[in-house]
Amino acid sequence: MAQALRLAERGWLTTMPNPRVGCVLVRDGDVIAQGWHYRAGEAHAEVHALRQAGEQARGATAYVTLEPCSHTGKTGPCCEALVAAGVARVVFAMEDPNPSVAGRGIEHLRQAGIAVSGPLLEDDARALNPGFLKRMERGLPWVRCKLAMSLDGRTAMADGRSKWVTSRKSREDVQQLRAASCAIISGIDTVLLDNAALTVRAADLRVDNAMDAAEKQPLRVVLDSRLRLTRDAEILRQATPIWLVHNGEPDNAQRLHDWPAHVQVIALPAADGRIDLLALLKALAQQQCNEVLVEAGATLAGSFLRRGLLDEVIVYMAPKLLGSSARPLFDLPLDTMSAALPLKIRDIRAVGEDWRITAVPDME
Ligand code: AOF
Ligand code: ZN
Repeated sequence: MAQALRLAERGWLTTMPNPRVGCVLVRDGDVIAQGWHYRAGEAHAEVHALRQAGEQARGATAYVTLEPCSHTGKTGPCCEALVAAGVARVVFAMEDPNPSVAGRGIEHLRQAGIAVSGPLLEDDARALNPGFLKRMERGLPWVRCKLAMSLDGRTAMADGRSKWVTSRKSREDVQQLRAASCAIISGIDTVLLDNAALTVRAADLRVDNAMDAAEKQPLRVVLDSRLRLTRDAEILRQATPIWLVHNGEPDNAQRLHDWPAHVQVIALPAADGRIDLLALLKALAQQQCNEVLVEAGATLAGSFLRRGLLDEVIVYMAPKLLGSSARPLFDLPLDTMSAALPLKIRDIRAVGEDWRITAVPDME
């Protein structure tokens, strides 16, 4: 199963909106075939492995990181393929929360006389697909917020400029996060000030399949309540999809039209003129967004944090001091120590001269 989990990782940047899934076929203690899901619309992990095994699959044990599917989606049901191939036993890492599967795959296999066991290494299997699972279970995407700060915890100078706090290596590292995301959310101030494109550049991806990974560019979401985006902004240059999200106020009426074809202007509910971030995330989940990346300044990042909408905070820390008039990491006015927001650090590592810290909200 550990090997199947590692195979699933090969689809890290390409399977969305589908989950990352791996499969290993074993007979008489030997691995006879392995497969992983690569891209939505293409064969599932089990089918790749079965094709590789051919006749040898008869009597084999299949280790799969997700319950084999029972439905016909873009491809046929894997549990039927396993039965047809004569597999004797199936071990799954976790059940598939997709309502079209949800236990029916396991049921189908058992009824066909196959010995089924699991879950096995479930935590590791869940870690493969935080976005797919959260979308299936709660109708929301998994939200990562990426921030860059100095050693004194500052993200931008007082005028809002933040180019560049961290090194080139860290910015390349962010490319891996973007490529794993279905959408990137930013605020209009960041988009205008940094003139960022928010795209994935194949040349910066540290994977063998960089071209495939960059082919499906994440949706770029610009939160722009009052539609202040200018037509010469860098973000408009690449013709991949953009959601320009505003608050639907009548004042915006004359700025709703004449955008390039790749820009979709969307009105979302707002309170005090500010876009409802939960409504935005629900809309993204409806578009099958699994993992989204927030790349924003302290104000928007602070709003996500205060509303409890962040699942993961990724901070790149640069060995510099920006001084006391520079802006803090989050706009998060707190008065007392007891109001402090507890986090758990999940990972910390060097990226060039910078440090990358991955933290999650501490729910306990
Ligand atoms: C995958 N890869 O290896 C497995 C999946 O539209 P389809 O036919 O590709 O079906 C997608 C669903 O199939 C997916 O949401 C998940 O519930 C189930 N299992 N999916 O993409 C795989 N085994
Ligand atoms: Zn399947």
